[in-house]
Amino acid sequence: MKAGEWATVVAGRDGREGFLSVDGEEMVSGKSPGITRGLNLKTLLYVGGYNQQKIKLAPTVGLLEDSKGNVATFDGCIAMIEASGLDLDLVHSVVDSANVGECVEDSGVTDYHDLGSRIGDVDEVNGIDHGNDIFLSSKERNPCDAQPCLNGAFCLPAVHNASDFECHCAVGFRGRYCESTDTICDSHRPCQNGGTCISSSPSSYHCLCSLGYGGKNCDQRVEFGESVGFQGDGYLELSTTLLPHKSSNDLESIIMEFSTTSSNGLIFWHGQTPETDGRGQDFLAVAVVNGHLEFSYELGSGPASIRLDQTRVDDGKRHRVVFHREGKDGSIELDGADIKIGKSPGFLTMLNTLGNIYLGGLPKADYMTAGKYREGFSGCIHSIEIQDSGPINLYEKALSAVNAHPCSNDELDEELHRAL
Ligand SMILES: [Ca+2]
Repeated sequence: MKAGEWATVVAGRDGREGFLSVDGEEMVSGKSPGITRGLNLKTLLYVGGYNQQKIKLAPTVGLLEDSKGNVATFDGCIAMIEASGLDLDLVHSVVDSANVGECVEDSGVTDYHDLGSRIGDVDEVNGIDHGNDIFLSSKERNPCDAQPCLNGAFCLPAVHNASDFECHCAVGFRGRYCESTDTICDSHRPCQNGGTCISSSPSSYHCLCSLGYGGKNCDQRVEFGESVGFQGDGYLELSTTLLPHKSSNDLESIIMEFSTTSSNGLIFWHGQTPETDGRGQDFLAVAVVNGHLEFSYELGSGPASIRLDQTRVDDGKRHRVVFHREGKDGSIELDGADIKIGKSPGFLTMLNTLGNIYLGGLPKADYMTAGKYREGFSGCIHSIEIQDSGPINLYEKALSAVNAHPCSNDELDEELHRAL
């Protein structure tokens, strides 16, 4: 940036991702670490500086105190500030200020009139100069003079408010400042019938198809019944009423037949709602972990993890499994032969679940399982019975589904072949 010249700064944030652009130059972007996406702010919005008596900056902000304990803040003129499309009124919105004056552009010399009496009390409590100098432009400016539009966009004053601007984006860009790149999902909207489009590069995309639709673009009708197939990117949601966990001494049972060639994948999950962080929450899960079947549950005082370590189930063959749980005690029985029992630790015996039952995966697997099961199931659930439901018609009972399809012909052929 050049001293003494106007500069336009555009900065934005969306979740963990942020960008910054100066004078319409190519923006730089960055991302905060970790998984937190929300920004929780508890102070007023300060411009030019801040009340150093009331607020201490975190050391990570990078502004260091001098030997007197003061932090150097902005020295210059601010003509216009807009936040999320709203013009901030720098004169009438002020609730607190210190050492603020007017600046007038005049033959390169900045003329400075004290505005303190107009916009609130100058901080005279201890007469310290904080260096918080905000200068307000006294001239009407064309909103496009500030060159707010990025990536080759064309700027025009807004139709209904001449002090606002509108960016007309070049092809391939969008956003108020044309700061975002169009993905193929934006430009082509390829996923039909209510499908959700996910794109991680400008040219490739992946559709999450709703119940009843499949194919690359969710353009094919699909229907299934007591069996359902997944390819690691889907799930099917069933009502929690199938397994209400009403009492700690009810015997619960799940009978399932499945086949897979993947060594990891979540088959069954009953826990909390998708909006709830799964950390420390109750759940009941069935998954293939490193080729072995695992029955796991958490009642609040530590997880039970019952795994059949002797037999691999990722062999593509059809397996029949029976799961039982009564309070802390659980068991797996595989193909009428292998049986393993287990127990959860601690003294809690009630399974508390506010969410629905999910087969094949979860809407937010990492978040809902606190990182325990990240991969969805690839393969076929040939049938499932929960308590005394009998084989459930999964298509009719589904509350929702994503990328759930009939078990593929290959899998059915394989079964037929084995049967012969
Ligand atoms: Ca519990």
